Amino acid sequence: MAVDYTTRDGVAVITLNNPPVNGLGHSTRAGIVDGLARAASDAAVTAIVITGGGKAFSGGADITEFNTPKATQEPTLHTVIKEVEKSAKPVVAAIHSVAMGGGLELALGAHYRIAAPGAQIALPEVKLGILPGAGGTQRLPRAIGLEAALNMIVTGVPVLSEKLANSGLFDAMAQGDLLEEAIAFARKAADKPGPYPLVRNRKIEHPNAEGFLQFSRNTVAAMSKHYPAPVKCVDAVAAGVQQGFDKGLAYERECFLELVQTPESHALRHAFFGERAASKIPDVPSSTPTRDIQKVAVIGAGTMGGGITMNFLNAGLPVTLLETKPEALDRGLATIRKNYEAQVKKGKLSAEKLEARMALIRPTLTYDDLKEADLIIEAVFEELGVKEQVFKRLDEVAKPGAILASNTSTLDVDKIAAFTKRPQDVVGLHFFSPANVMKLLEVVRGKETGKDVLATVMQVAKKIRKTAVVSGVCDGFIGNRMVEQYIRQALNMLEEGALPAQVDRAIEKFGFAMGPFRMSDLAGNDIGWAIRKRRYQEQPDMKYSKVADRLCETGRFGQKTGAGWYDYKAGERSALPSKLVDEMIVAYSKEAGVERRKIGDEEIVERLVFALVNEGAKILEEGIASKASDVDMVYLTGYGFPLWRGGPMLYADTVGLYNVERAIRRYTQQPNGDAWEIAPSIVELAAKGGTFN
Ligand code: 3H9
Repeated sequence: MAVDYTTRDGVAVITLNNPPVNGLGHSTRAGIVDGLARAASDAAVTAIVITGGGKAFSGGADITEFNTPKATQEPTLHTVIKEVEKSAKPVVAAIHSVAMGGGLELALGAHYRIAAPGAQIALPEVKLGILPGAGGTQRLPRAIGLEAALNMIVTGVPVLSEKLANSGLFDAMAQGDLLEEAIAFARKAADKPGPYPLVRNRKIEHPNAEGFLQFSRNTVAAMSKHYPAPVKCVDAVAAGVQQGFDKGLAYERECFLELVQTPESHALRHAFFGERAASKIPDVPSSTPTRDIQKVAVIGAGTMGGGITMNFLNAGLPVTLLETKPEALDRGLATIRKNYEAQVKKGKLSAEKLEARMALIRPTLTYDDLKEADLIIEAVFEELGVKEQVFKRLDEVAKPGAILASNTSTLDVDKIAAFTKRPQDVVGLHFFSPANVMKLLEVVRGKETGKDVLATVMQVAKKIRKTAVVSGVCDGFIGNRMVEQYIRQALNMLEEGALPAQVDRAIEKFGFAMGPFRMSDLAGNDIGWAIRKRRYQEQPDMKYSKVADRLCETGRFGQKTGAGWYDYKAGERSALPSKLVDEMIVAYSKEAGVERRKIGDEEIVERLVFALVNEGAKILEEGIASKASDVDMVYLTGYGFPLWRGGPMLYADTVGLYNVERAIRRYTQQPNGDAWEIAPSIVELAAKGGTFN
């Protein structure tokens, strides 16, 4: 049963019991209605308390039911709330920990609400591409006022219950035991005759509601151009203000049904579940024991090591920071301090917190100081010989059971593990730059990495608020292996007729934060050049356009040299199309014997995105990633793929794999067609109408 029913001192207590977050799925909804009916028919019951068992009052509607028949099967949440409102006996919602979405809407239907301090109160539907669909847009403005409510609805951000104590949402704040106090409140309420107060009957007071709504609509529209939900939130609230509760409610329902079908909502829900699914590793059950991580050490105080260190300081974990030279250590510490100072200036961090975080660093020049650490992350120069020295030394000094992690982005984690006598303790932790900002963490599982090590680092990742995705060992892991095919296509298109600004513009219009050429100028064109040089040696069969090598031969490494694919004015970061580079590209095509043609934006987008999809498919076939949503999470959190499209694999599913296959086959016929080798799984899935997700 998803709901428990008991009686105490003449009060019926309906306890939602649908772990983990009391999602209001069909059986929970039915259980509440049953409970109300039981309470109504029991003459000994004078009042009703609805509360949540476990770690939440309720996390809202059960998202897994969306777009399934269960979502609309009676009793719907609307029906449940109506039944609550109609109850002849007073209903009190007793809220602890979490009241979100439909959970808050249910509470808003009750006659009274009592909350424990520290509860997160939110209407977060907008983050899932929908709007509150069970009266939230109508009742919350009536409970806490138009401006505060609209702000909560449009941002979805949780507010702590104590901050809402005097808002009109709660009738009381619990001082001690929530349930006891709710029962006492309910008994007292029943002393008075009904009907009991309903939020729907309250008025929305605002000196200039029309003006405020118009202003909000314009602001919200400008800030959310790829997402239809936020504007609909404003419209639904406005409908209630202008046309009254019932019409507002009907309009909200209409918008909800429309939004839940949109690709944007589908993509956002995919990302919500994808993030949680990424932390689950098929052969590492949640019962796997973990190691205790209290002390961390980072080797290397450069940009990467410093950024990695900050993550742990932010989470309150002490970090021993090792460098080889005092100057390098001082420089690293100064950079960390400077980064925190910037946050203080912006008002995001207090000066005391800055000092507290800096005080957690223990700088050192000696490996012996690492012997206490539970987790040691190496962020030294990306060369196997250098890693060998570090890991051999770590093997000597680290305590037994310490986790030894490498931040390598390209090297073989199995080879690194083999430098130690404890390969089971070695794992890759590939942070992305800037490491204190970027959400993505690729966890690279070596062939001997212990399951407890994996379970532990996934837990640590959560603590430092990263989205951790497990990758097997291969060149480039998930993200960089895919991006290489994307870059190859971008270069081939230059050779065939496009120019950098056109390619960037097309893919940025698709929604990428930055096109491949602006990105390359930012990261440094010499990095790609070094990778290509390695490829020419290791995989001479992999054909690469030499157009980027030509650019690098002229020393145009990007922003850091003041010139790359684009020109840059001194001290500025805006990318200005370069006549010189464009001429160089045209000359290169001629030399390569390629007749340049006009390449349309659609082709640019397809070739770039389907190159990601094709490589992503191979990564799944090889088991480097265990599920398609993992690949999507890598691209959403680490590579600027547009969130509203849900990642490359979901995008491919949306376009249809039949169409993806046809496009790839078409591109295979082109002059640079040998860059494509279609992934067998695309062909298989296309044939049976399947999808990756
Ligand atoms: C809505 O209410 C629509 C209505 O307006 C209208 C209806 C007509 N459904 O995040 P966690 C799962 S829309 C199903 O790791 P935490 C989650 O997938 C809803 N499942 O825990 C995970 O599963 P697993 C509006 C849900 O303690 C497990 O619970 N509500 C739901 O860090 C634990 O989740 C929201 O958008 C759900 N609603 O955080 C709230 N919520 O163990 C979304 C969670 O299999 N949820 N799960 O991986 C949250 O923000 C957080 O989960 C919460 C708990 C703060 C509740």
